[in-house]
Amino acid sequence: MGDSILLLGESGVGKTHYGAQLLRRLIKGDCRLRMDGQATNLESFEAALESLSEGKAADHTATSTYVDSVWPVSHENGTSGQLIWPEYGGEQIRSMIDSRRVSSAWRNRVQNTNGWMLMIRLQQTQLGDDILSRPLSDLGKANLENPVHQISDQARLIELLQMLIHIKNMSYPGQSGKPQLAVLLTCWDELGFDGTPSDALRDRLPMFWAYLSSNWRSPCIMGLSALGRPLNPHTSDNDYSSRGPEYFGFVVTPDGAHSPDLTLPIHLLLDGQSQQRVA
Ligand SMILES: Nc1nc2c(ncn2[C@@H]2O[C@H](COP(=O)(O)OP(=O)(O)OP(=O)(O)O)[C@@H](O)[C@H]2O)c(=O)[nH]1
Ligand SMILES: [Mg+2]
Repeated sequence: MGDSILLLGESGVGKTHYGAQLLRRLIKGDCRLRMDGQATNLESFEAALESLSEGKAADHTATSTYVDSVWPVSHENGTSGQLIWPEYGGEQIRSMIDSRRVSSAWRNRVQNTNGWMLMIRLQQTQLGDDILSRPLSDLGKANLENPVHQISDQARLIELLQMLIHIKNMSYPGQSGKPQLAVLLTCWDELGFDGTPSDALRDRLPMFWAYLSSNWRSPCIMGLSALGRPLNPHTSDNDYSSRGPEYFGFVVTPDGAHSPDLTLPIHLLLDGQSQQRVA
């Protein structure tokens, strides 16, 4: 361990709620990874932890925020290291894709990490029109009120990974290997999907799925429901607050099994990295 993870997710995918739930699980200490020492820079998660204790959803993170929390963690097999968990406003990722510019702070983060965790909330993504949703007969009827043309969500995600891989390879020109990648499909409880996370991704974002499978030998695709159920920012869920947020939330493993261990995606990502180094 001791590797840092690059956490990538646009606004609203669930970064803050996952961070707060993960922190609580690490402190509780009944998962594969547990807190082993004094965590620093927890201020950015305090409000979210408090809201969840009251059974309420937390607020959106301000766009300009970027804070790294340092969490000393140990694994149940005895190894230990530091997990550097960022809290930031997801618009930073959006503007990186839209402007095709990567600030020097983000460039350093990309170059210094070898495990990337991309969070995608499928309900937030839209498929572009194709021959089925917009048949050829409609093409002649151009709508003058068409909104400004934008690239599709699938193309944006591919663009993001391509940009980051380019930056990564620029810093190590001799190595063209790709970083270890985990894709987390967040808010899984909203999906109502019975298959595996990989099936869900192929169903909803087929072009992105094809890109992943042709560029990574075994991309790790998992589902995540950090909260376990939807919460409201204004009204409190009494059952949630009386049982405690640490009893809610689950991960869907690549083979479709549910596990309450929210540290599993990190464990699998770090494990994949060490296997890659040995290979
Ligand atoms: N149903 C459900 N909703 C969730 C879950 N996790 C987060 N949410 C909701 O998703 C919304 C966005 O979550 P955040 O954690 O604030 O998202 P974020 O990625 O931090 O967004 P920014 O701070 O804008 O970058 C909130 O309204 C949460 O209530 C989940 O596991 N299940
Ligand atoms: Mg946030």
